[in-house]
Order: sequence, then structure tokens, then C-alpha cells
Amino acid sequence: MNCRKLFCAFYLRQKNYRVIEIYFKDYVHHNFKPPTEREIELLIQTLHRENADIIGLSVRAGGYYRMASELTRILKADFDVPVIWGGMHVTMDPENSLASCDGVMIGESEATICELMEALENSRPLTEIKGLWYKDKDNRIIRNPLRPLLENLDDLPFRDFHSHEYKYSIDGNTVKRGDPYSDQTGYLMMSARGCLFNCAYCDVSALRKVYAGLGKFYRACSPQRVIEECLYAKKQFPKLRRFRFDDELFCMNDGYLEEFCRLYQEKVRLPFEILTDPRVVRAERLQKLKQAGLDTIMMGIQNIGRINSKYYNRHVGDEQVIAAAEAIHKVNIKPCYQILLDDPHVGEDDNRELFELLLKLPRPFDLYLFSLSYWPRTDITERYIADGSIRPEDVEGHNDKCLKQFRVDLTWPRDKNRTFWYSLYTLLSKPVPLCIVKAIAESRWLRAHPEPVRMLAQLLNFLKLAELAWQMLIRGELTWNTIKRWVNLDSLAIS
Ligand code: B12
Repeated sequence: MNCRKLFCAFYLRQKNYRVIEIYFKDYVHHNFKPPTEREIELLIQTLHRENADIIGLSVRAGGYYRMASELTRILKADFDVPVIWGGMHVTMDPENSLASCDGVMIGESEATICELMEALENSRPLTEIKGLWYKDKDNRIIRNPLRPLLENLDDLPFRDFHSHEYKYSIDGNTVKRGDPYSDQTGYLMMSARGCLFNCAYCDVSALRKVYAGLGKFYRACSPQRVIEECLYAKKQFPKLRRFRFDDELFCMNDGYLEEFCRLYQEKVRLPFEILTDPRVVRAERLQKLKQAGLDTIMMGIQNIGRINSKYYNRHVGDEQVIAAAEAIHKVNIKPCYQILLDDPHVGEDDNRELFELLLKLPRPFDLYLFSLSYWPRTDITERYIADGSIRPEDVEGHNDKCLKQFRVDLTWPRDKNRTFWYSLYTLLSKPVPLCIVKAIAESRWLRAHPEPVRMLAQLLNFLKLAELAWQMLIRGELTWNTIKRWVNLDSLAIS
């Protein structure tokens, strides 16, 4: 599976190991197609040609679990080498993951993988390698303790965008050589790990349990290190037009921001976007970021205050959300608000209340509507299994909903009330006059027959997608990877 951020590859290359990266299939929001027989054949051929001694699979999301298990079974039949897994899903559910492969690495694995390679090379025992669980030659499971979290993220090398001869991508029944991201116009930057908050639905609530007692959870790279990586990326990708900081929470410490903004404005000078939370939004911070180049901000709202606080461990009042939205509007940064839907505990009145909250936010804004997924070990997963509102089979790994319904697709089977309100939320992020949206909201008939509202929302989504693509084309930001990621005619996932 694809894992662009696998720093481990570069780590190993620095130690003179020959690492082949295969991007097997690519990312999509919905409708992930399992590999074809031809693609599996190409994978096997590539691995044979490269004479692999050990095979590692990055299982980023629980939805890939079954696919990764099947792939591992096929590979084990063809290759007499260990197959190990790592990645976010493995970290959250190592026990199940190990059932399908020879070894798993839990958590941050840069040092773990190097120690494993050194041990295998020198025939040393694996019992001392922290972060590794494996099956020994008698098929007994050995669970080594975990490794402390990295203290200083500045010690990590930049990702390796060179080494084209060691990279392949397999998709669409063909294999291509070279880094699949060499034409990228937007650079996804991870400048921090962990989060200050602990929202119950987020993978962070599971990771905090995994890493309990193993060090500081939220860590950010220094501003100097972030700027160095930006400059490296600019040099590496001549077509680069923007940076996106994909950290759960961009560091908003005032001293940090001061330094980051100064350096970014002076040295990088490209537009950028960040993810944030109403609890850290302040007008002065936004002003500084805007001056440095921030043009788009993703802010989690998730739901109305009552739901956020009752179920999500997010104690953010509606007034705080409105104040943050007003601050963003004032400094003229494009807002994208993130909403979490399809929660079995959220009822009809809550859906209406959320609509009313969204009505109070200054327009225009974009909305990213996400469908609640149940990751292993998160607080919400444990709570909802305990109260019977979901079954263990609904948890990602057993389930693969996150590959079918990550961003809300309005055609997904839902009750009429949800289809109605979700379609209305979608209209709010489009240039539809508010009086029309409000009139629809009051129509009892449409509430009972939401199909026309859904179709209107789908049509407006399509037009917005076309407009977005056009703008990106003009700005020179449209690449084949972007098209593959966003354009899915079965489910126009943009909302
Ligand atoms: C950036 C990102 C993306 C980018 C990826 C761009 C790219 N090409 O890499 C985009 C936007 C495309 C994306 C897409 C998706 N993502 Co995403 N993504 C992230 C994000 C924000 C960062 C991932 C990252 O790079 N982290 C930094 C690296 C260093 O950490 P890491 O990946 O965990 O890897 C470390 C270890 O896990 C381990 N490791 C990893 N792989 C391996 C392999 C081996 C062999 C070994 C030994 C070790 C090892 O070592 C690494 C170094 O320490 C995470 C959230 C997060 N903060 O982690 C979500 C996250 C991983 N994504 C998630 C999901 C669901 C998806 C999608 C399925 C969504 C969708 N339906 O489209 C797709 C799947 C894409 C794919 N093919 O894998 C979920 C997974 C949840 C779960 N527990 O299952 C997360 C946690 C976010 C969330 N909660 O919603 N994603």
C-alpha cells in the first residue's frame, strides 16, 4: 500500500541498505478497487526482479487490513522471506495484524527497522528490538516492549524524493519506475506528531493508550527545520505551488509562530494551508499566518457543542466556534470546516441544530463532511461497542468503510432525515441564496422526500469540482495525482 511518508526507507538507505519502494495502488477517497490479478502478478515480478530479502507492507488504514492479509498470503506462497507489517492500523491493532504476517512494528519505526535489519544481517536475536512483535521459528508470538517516542523530530531526515531507480508504482495494470510524486504541485508536510487534544473519535485517543508512559506525545519540529524542508521541497519540485501542513494540529505556540512566520515569509514565499481547532484560533495568530502566506485553513467543528462535549471529548461551545469562524473571515483566509456525520447517537433535532449553527458562520466557506469511522481502540469505538450502538464487526480492520465512505457521499444509503440535512449542509457551502436554503429547511414535504434536495446538492458539488479543477489548472496546480485523488464520478466526494 502507498505510504509516502515512510521515513524508514531513507533511514535504511542512509545505512547502505538497498530499499525498493513499491506504491501498490493509490489513494482515493471512495470506491477503492482491490488489486487485479495482473497487478498482483506485476508486484510479484517486481519483487523477484529486485530479489527481496524481506518484504514490508505499510498498512496505513484499517480498511486495507483484509487486502493486506490476502496479499501477504499470496506473497508468502511465492517468496521464502519474512513479511512484516507497519503503519497506523498495525499500531492500533497489532494483535490481529500479526495473525496475518511474520512480524509487526508498532508505532514510530525508524529505529526499529534499522535494528531489525542489523540483527538479521548479523544473526543476532530479535528479543531486544523494541517495538517489534514477531513469530519465532516455533511459531510462538514474541511481544517485545515498545520503544519510547522520538524526542526531537528535527533528527529525522527529509523524505527521499530521489532514488528514482529504487521506486515503482503499480496501478491501472501497469508498472512504472520512478517516484510517483515527482510532478507534485502541492507538498504535504508533517511538521508535528501527536496532538494537544484527545477527541474520542480520533486515532489520537487510541495512540495515547499505545504510547502511555513512553514520552511526550505532542512534538513539533523546530521552525528552522520546517523551513529547511520547505526549501528542500521547493528545490526538488520545480512545479511546487503550495504547502499543506497535514499535522492534526499546526503548532500555535506564540513564540513558535513568530519565528515560523518570519522565516517562512522571508525564505519560502509560497501559499500554505494548515489544520486547526477553534480552541487555538486567535485573531493575532491568524494575522501573522496570513502575512506569511496562509490562504486556507481547515478547522474541525465536528458537531454542535452538546454532541462534541457529550460524545467526542471536545469541550468547544458553539459560541467559540462562531468566534473562531468570524476571526478567520475577518482576516480573509479561506475556511474549510470539517464536520463529522453518521453518528448513531446524533438524532433529527441535532441535525437541525447543526444546520442552524452552520447558518451563523460567515459565508463563503467550504465544508468537508466526514463519515464517522471506528478505528480500533479509540475512545468512541470502545464506548459505542460497550453501549451496543455498534458491533465489533463495524470497527475498521473487520470493516473497510473508510475506503467507501470516508468523505460523505450523499448517495450512501441513509435514512431520509440524514439525507435531507446533509444535502442542506452541502447547499450552505455553495453560492445558493440563504433564503432558498432556509425555505427548503422549512419544507415538510422535502424533509419527507429529500431526493430533489440531494440531487441539487450533487449537481452543485459537481459544478464546484469543475470550478476547482479549472482554478487549479490556471494556477498550474492540476496534476494526474490530483485528478486521481479527487475525481471519482461514482461519488463526487467534495461537499
Ligand atoms: C498524510 C495522510 C494522508 C495522505 C497521504 C499522502 C501520501 N501519499 O502519503 C492522504 C491525504 C493521501 C491520505 C489518504 C488516506 N488516508 Co490518511 N493520513 C495522513 C496523515 C495525516 C499522516 C500520515 C503520515 O504520513 N504520518 C507520518 C508517518 C511518518 O507516520 P506513519 O505513516 O504512521 O508511519 C510510521 C509508522 O507507522 C511506521 N510504518 C509505517 N509504514 C510502515 C511499514 C513498515 C513495513 C514498517 C516496518 C513500519 C511502518 O513507521 C513510520 C515512521 O515512524 C495520517 C494521520 C497521522 N497523523 O498519522 C492520516 C491517516 C493515516 N489516514 C487515514 C485514512 C483513513 C486514509 C484514507 C483511507 C482516507 C480515504 N478514504 O481516502 C486514505 C488512504 C491512502 C492510502 N493509500 O494509504 C487514517 C487511518 C486511520 C486508521 N487507523 O485506519 C489516518 C490515521 C487519519 C484519520 N484518523 O482519519 N492520508
